[in-house]
Amino acid sequence: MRRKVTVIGAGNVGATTAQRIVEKELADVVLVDVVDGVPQGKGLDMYQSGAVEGFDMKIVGSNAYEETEGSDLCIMTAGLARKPGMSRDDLLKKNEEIVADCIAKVTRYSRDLTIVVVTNPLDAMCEVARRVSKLPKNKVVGMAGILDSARMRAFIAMEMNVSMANIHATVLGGHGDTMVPLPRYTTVAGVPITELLTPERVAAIVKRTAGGGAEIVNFLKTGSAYYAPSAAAVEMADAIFNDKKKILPCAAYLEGEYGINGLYVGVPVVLGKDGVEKIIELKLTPEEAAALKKSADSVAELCGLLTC
Ligand code: TXD
Repeated sequence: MRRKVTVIGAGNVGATTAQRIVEKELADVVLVDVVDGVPQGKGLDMYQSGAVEGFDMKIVGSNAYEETEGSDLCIMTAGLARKPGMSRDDLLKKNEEIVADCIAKVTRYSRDLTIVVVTNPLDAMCEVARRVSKLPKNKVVGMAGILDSARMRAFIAMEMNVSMANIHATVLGGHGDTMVPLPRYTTVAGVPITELLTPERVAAIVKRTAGGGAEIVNFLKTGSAYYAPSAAAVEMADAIFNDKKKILPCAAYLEGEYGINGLYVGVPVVLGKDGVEKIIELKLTPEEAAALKKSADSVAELCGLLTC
């Protein structure tokens, strides 16, 4: 059976996500954006690339939601991207309006849907999508931890000159300046980096990971990262569609886990056909637990400003 994904937002992350999905033949794609002509043009262009790339997935662009009917998955990327000097939190108000509007429309046409939220500020936008969609908590999940840990893996690979495939990184917490990279649970071929690198080098990698998004914004000047973010969103789509039960760091709705209640925070989850099938609780040191609490508090503060 063919699967169907609605990608909302045909900007950098959305268009790249759509391209990766059809190239991997994961699903047919409907690409939706408010700007007239952009999703239609990008969709047609990507469809034509199938003749050369050798995929047969359908991809169409639209400004409306009728075409999205019967989607299995929605990847929500619409919103404003950060500009230099702008925090993810500055985006809250505007992106709340956009996410609430788009999620209300997409769920009108597809009720049996899983939603992967990408729009920033990520954890708060997951909560907007959960409230507006009224879907069960396991069906609304946020993409951030895979990206943050991919960045950490990349920085470790640069430092040690080894394959990223051998590196596993763990990053918890909200997707913001308070994220919590966990060196004790970050390994190279199974060995924690705390045994392989000096505390100074570990601290430098942790710091660069937490500032990984801003580093790219400062280079690009007119937008934020999208190659690694789209790869991360597509890994989630693949885990869900192929019921892989992959353990991935995602923003999940916590109800007591890690002592956090009623909030989306980044934690390791088992991702499969039912979305977030399980939340994995790692044992934390008092310092790690305090850092996670601080991160959750900043998510709670933003959620307190939501109006939906
Ligand atoms: O780790 C993560 N979660 C993130 C999040 C990693 C990278 C980017 N992250 C956030 O994703 C970023 O801060 C933004 O909030 C979103 C989208 O980033 P992108 O780089 O794709 O932004 P663009 O290129 O500006 O694209 C946004 C598109 C653009 O085409 C707008 O016309 C469209 O969103 N848009 C809308 N589409 C549909 N409906 C509405 N209402 C709408 N409003 C804007």
